Amino acid sequence: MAQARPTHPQHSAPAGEHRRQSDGLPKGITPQDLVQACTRMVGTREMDQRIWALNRQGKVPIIASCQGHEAAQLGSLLAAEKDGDCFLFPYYRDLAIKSAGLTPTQVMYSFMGKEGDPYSNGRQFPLQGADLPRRIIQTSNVVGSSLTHAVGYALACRMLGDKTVVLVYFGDGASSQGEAHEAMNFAGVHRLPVVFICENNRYAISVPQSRQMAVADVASRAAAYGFPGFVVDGMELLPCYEATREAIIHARKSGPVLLEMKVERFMPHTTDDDDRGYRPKEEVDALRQRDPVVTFPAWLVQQGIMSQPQVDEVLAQAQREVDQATEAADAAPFPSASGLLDHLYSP
Ligand SMILES: Cc1ncc(C[n+]2csc(CCOP(=O)(O)OP(=O)(O)O)c2C)c(N)n1
Repeated sequence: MAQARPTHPQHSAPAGEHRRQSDGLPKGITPQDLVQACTRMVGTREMDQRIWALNRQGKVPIIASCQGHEAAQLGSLLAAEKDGDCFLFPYYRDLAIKSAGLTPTQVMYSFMGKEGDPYSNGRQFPLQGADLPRRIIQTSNVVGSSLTHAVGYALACRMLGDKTVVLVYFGDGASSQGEAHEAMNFAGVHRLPVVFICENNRYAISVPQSRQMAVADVASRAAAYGFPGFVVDGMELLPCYEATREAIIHARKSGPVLLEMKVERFMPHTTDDDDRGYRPKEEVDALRQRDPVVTFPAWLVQQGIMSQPQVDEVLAQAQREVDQATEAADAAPFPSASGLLDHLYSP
């Protein structure tokens, strides 16, 4: 798979070439960071699979699975955390980002709509809303709308004179919405500190990329707004980390960057979708050959950063935690009806 590459000749990489996972540790990254990323990755997958199963038992209303997107989400999150001055606008598929820093039980409360859901206390789509202590702002599942929100937020930060860089995440389908173009155009004109991160899984529900845009790379659109765009292998964590780190530095100094992380969606669009009608099972089976939840731990073992028994224990621990979280959330009460009108406003 290609390294991060600029999609327009006039745009060079913001700070040099991005490396492949096989090139070793990038600057600023410790083995502990990677062990934590592996733990999060394995934990997210266990949680995602369990939530899907709970939906089939009627206990969870919906999930937009992040299976296949984990390396892109956690690589970019690592860059944001290392920077320390980023605010995030994730989208509905960003379970790995939105659950990082929460306990598995809190995540389960949210998916089961139970008292204690840290986002909306059971009122909204699971994990939907703002979580300011973790610098997460997400206001809507209306596809494309978070880009304008994020750009407005970046403008406010610029006016206040702070160091914030805004990372906004969205899918390939969202990139074809008018609102996405307006947001990127405005950000380009005002050189706002925004990193646009497109997790391109090649489908908008059942619509393949070829039916929703006439370009091969979403990142190539950045040229039209006057800022750099890069394609990144979203199935590997370190290229996603490095591309995001460099994009953050560039955004703070010179304005927006568009990163297109090429990922694969292993599951149907959501638990409400059946993908057998529009893509053959063999396609999905082939995609799983590059499963980051397999390749990343294997690479850590190969590099001597973790041993195989340590990786096995990470998985066993994740399974125990998800079991406990499921039991705790299953036993927890639903939010009290007396709080139904809390946080609602009338004119
Ligand atoms: C404005 C708007 N139109 C349509 C929808 C219904 N919808 C929900 S997700 C989705 C597909 C989005 O695909 P993409 O942006 O590629 O992200 P992915 O789900 O593949 O990660 C659509 C059309 C919506 N939520 N908002």
